[in-house]
Amino acid sequence: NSEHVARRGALIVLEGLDRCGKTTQCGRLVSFLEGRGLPVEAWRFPDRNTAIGKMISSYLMNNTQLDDQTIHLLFSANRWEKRLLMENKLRNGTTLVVDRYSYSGVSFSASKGLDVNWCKAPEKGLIAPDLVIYMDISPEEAAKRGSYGIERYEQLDFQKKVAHSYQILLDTTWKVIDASLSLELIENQIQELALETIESCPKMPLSSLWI
Ligand code: NYM
Repeated sequence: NSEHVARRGALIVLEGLDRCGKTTQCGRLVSFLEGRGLPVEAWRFPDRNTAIGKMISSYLMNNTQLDDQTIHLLFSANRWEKRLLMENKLRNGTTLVVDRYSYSGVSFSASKGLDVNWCKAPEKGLIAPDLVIYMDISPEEAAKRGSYGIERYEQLDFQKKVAHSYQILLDTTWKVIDASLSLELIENQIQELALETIESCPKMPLSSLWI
């Protein structure tokens, strides 16, 4: 009897170049949804807390070297190790706001010259998001937002390639937001998209990425 079936939560993913404002907006969205009394959690990938996440973090901080295929598969494994928990949370009604997901995985690795389909393969079977928000900013403008950190990838030339790779993945279901607007304008647009998605997604079964 459908009346007794609990509403599932929504999987909401924010994507974009480094310094596009994703992390700030994820935090604001989670606070907003909490304020409305909705069950919600902030997630991010890479999740640097696991053993695999620590290897990724060390690589990003340039403390270890790994070849491109190996780090790609570690990023993917870091999503796989959280997949079951993710499914359980969603089925129990918790909405997850996720800072980066498989699209970062493919875009960053493809920007190093790896084949896009090779990059997508290990992501197949992960849970497909109900909403992907792409925070669109030019690499030049992102670079102006204070200096990049010291982590790998945080360089203008590389970010230009990542922007191009995202364009290859972008499909009509993504919601593209102009990330050069004010924090408040962006926040309002994201809130609206998130509420619509949380309202409508329980009617849709969970589905898998790229199969
Ligand atoms: N990144 C992130 C990848 O290269 N592949 C992935 O699968 C994911 C999730 O890691 N520059 C890159 C993008 C970022 C870096 O992310 C760390 P953050 O959001 O700065 O912690």
